[in-house]
Amino acid sequence: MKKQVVALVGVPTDIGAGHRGASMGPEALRVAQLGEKLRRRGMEVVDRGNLHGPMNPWQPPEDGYRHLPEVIAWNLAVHTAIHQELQAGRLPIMLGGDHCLAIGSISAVARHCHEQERKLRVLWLDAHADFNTSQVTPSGNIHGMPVACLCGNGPRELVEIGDRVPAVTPDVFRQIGIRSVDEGEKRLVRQAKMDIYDMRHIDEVGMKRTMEEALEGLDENTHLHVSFDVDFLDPSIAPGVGTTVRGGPTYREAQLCMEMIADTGRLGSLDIVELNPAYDKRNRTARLAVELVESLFGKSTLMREPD
Ligand code: Z70
Ligand code: MN
Ligand code: MN
Ligand code: MN
Repeated sequence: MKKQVVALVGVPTDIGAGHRGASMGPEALRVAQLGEKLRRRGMEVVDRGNLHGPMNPWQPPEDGYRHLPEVIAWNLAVHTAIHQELQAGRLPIMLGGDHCLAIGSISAVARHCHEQERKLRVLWLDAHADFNTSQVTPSGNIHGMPVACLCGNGPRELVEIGDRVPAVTPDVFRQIGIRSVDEGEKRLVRQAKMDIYDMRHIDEVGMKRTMEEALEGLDENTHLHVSFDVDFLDPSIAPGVGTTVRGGPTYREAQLCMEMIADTGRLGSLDIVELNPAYDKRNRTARLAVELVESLFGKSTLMREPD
């Protein structure tokens, strides 16, 4: 079997967030030895370093959006970089940065899937649905809007990133761990019939059944993208994020989630976003994220170590 090549792409910005500091995420993940740990699992890993883009001007919203020109610039850079890695046959890991950057990465994955005639499934691991629009957003922060933008509901310059509009349809998403949805946003997710496995669902049926449902229907021709917002995790184990929301998955539930994704063998790309070292303690949230990503890439308690 051909050796899997993973490409790390750092995107050091907090341009779409409500707190400063996610711009330090890529380096924290490197300090936590993300690349080395994946290499130890038998993967070839290339680190592309960091993309560049505008500074965070820390301005109030204009017409419902904060920093729209800067968000556009960063996402265009992400789209180009991630598409290039996919076309070269590599598995990109986008090291965020805040979650607005998923507009660039997932539009690139969608374009790649169109070109390769592959189906797409996106697992959105998050406390939030990120389905706001300029009309209903309580904050103007664009990290609360990437799913809406990808589905065609957003400013033209963001909606048009990629090869078609909309880049994806709501049915490609499975949202897991959701526990904070704004009032106007609730109406929108209901209208779009977003497939949401919220914390109540996980409490009622368990993580195992939840993941079986979210992964149902994948086949050999499906590209699986995981968009991992670190605030998915319970804040007791993952304090290093801008917005903590209590009642998230435990360490064991998160491990099972990652292991079940690994078992599908379909993982084609990954975002790790919203890690905020300014709120962390001794880089523990970064180290936990790396540990979970190891599980996502097939590390399990009893499996044979790679030769
Ligand atoms: C809220 C908003 C948000 C983090 C996404 C929060 C959005 N729904 N926060 N990810 N950390 O402002 O749109
Ligand atoms: Mn591919
Ligand atoms: Mn998010
Ligand atoms: Mn979130």
